[in-house]
Amino acid sequence: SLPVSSIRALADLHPKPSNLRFQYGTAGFRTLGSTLESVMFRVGVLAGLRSKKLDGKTIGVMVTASHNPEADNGVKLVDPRGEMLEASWEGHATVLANAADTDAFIEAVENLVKTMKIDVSKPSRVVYARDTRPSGPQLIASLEDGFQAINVEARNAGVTTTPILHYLVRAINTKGTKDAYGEDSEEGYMNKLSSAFKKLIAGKPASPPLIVDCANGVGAQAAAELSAYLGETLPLILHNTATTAPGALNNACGADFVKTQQKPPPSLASHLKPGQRACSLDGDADRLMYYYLDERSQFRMLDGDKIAALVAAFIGDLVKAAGLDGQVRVGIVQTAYANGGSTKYLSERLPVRCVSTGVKHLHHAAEHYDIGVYFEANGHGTVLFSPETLTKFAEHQPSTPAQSTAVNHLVNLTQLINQTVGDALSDMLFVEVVLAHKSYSGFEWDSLYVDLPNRLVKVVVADRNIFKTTDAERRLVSPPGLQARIDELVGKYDSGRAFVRPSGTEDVVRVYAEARGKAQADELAFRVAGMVY
Ligand code: NG1
Ligand code: ZN
Repeated sequence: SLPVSSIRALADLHPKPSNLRFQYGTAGFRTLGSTLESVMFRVGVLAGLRSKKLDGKTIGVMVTASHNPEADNGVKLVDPRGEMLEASWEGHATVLANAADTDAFIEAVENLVKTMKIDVSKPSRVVYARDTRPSGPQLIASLEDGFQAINVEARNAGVTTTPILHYLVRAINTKGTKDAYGEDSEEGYMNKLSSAFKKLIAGKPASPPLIVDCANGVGAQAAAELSAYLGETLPLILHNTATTAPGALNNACGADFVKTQQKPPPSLASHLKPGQRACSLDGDADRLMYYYLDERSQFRMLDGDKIAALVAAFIGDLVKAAGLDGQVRVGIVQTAYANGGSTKYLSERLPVRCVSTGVKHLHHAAEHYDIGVYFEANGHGTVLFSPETLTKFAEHQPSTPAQSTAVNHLVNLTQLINQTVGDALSDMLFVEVVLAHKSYSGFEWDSLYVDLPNRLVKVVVADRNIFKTTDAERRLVSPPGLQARIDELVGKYDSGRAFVRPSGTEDVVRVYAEARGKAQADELAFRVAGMVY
C-alpha cells in the first residue's frame, strides 16, 4: 500500500503557496522558480506513480524553463520511449499540484492510484536532470523528497540538456533489447551522434568553422563536450557560454531571442562576417536557429521552417536514390506558424500536414509517416523513422553502389537524429551534413524559398479562454462572428493570411499575419489585434 506516513512527513516540508494555481501545460509546469517547490515535490511523487503504472519502466523528469527568463523554472515528465508525458496524465499532474494542503494531496494521490488502477507494490524508476538556472539545486532537492516519499529508485543525470535527458530515458528503457537506443550515458549520446556525423561527412571537404551561441545555458556544456568528440570534422566556435554569470541566461542571446527579434545576439556582432554561418541554441538546447550575414552584411535568418525545407528535401532525395521510393513515405508536419513560403515549397515536393501548436501534436502526426519530419518555426523539431522503415533499411538489397551509399546515409541519419524530441545539437549536425553534401553556404540554403513577410503580436485580453479554435488553430469558432471579420480583412491583402489563438504557455492571445510586403503584414497583424482586444 501507499507509504502514507512517509508522504505526509515530506509533503509537510513543501506546502503549496495558497494564492497560486499551477497548470501542466504544453511545456509542463513553468513559472517563477521561487514558487515551484511544492510542485517539484508533487511531481516527484507523480513520476514514481507513472513508473509504477508502467510496470517499473523508467520515467524522465527535466527541471528547466527553456528559453524563459532566468528567474523562471519548470518541470516536465518524459515517458519511457523518451517522448512527452501522455496527454491524459497532464490533468493528473495539475490536480496533484493544486491540492490545497497535505491532506488534500494525499487524498488526490489515493484517488489517482484508485482510478488509474496503479499497483503501488510495483517498483518505480526515474532519471532526472536540470538546466543551469540558479533555482535548480533547491528545486531538485524538493523533487528528490518526492522520490523518497514513495521509494523511487532515482538516478541523477545532473546538469544536462533536455534532449540528452530524453535520450537517456529511451536508452535506459531499451537497454539490452533489439530496439537498443544507445549507451545510457552522456558519453553514449556524444559517441552516437559524433560517430554517425563522421560517417556521413566522410570524403566531404572540411567544413568552415561554425559559430554557436549557447544562450549562456546548459547547451554550452554539452556543445563543448560534443566539440571535443567532433575534433576537426566540425570546428565549433562557442559563444555565450557564461553559465554561472547572474542574469546572463537567454539574455539578449539564444534561439528565442534571434527568432523573436529577427536579429543576431549583439554579443556576436563583431564575430559575424559576411558569409559566416552561425546558430543559436535555447536555454535547454532543444531549439535551434541558424543565420548568416549576406554580402551586404544583412542578417538572414534560417529558422525551423528553413531547416525543415533543407532536411526534408535531403531525406526525400536519399529515399529515391536508395530505390525505396514508393515503399517509404516521407511526410512533413508543421503548425500554423510555419511561413507560407515554406509550406508552398514543401508541399510541391512532399505531403505536408498542419497541426495544433505544441510538440506533442507535431510528434504524434509525424509518427503517421514512414519518415516524419516536423519542425516548429521557432526551431524545435526532429525526424521520426518508423520501426518498419528501420527494418526496410536493414533488409533492402541495393542494386547499385549508388543505392547502397544512399541506404547507408539513411541508416547513419537514424543514428544522428535524436528521435525522442527536438535536439539543437543533433539538428545542428544534421544541417551541417546536408550543407556539406549539397556544397551549400547559407546563401544557397536561404534561397530554397523566400519567406513571406510576417508579424507575430501578443495581445493581453481579459479572458483568453473565450478564444476557441478549429482547423489546427487556423480558425476561430469563438467569440462568434470574429472569424468572419478576420476573413474579410485578410481578403484585402495580397497573399494575406492571419490567425488568432490563445497561447498555451502565456496568459495572452497571439495574432499572426503574413502578406506580400512587410508593411502590409504588420498592418494586417495590428488590425486583427485591434479586433481581438
Ligand atoms: P504558445 O505559447 O502556446 O504559443 C509557445 C510557442 C510554441 C511552442 C510552445 C512550447 C510560438 C508562437 N509558440 O506556445 O511554438 O514552442 O511555446 O514551448 O512560438
Ligand atoms: Zn527549449
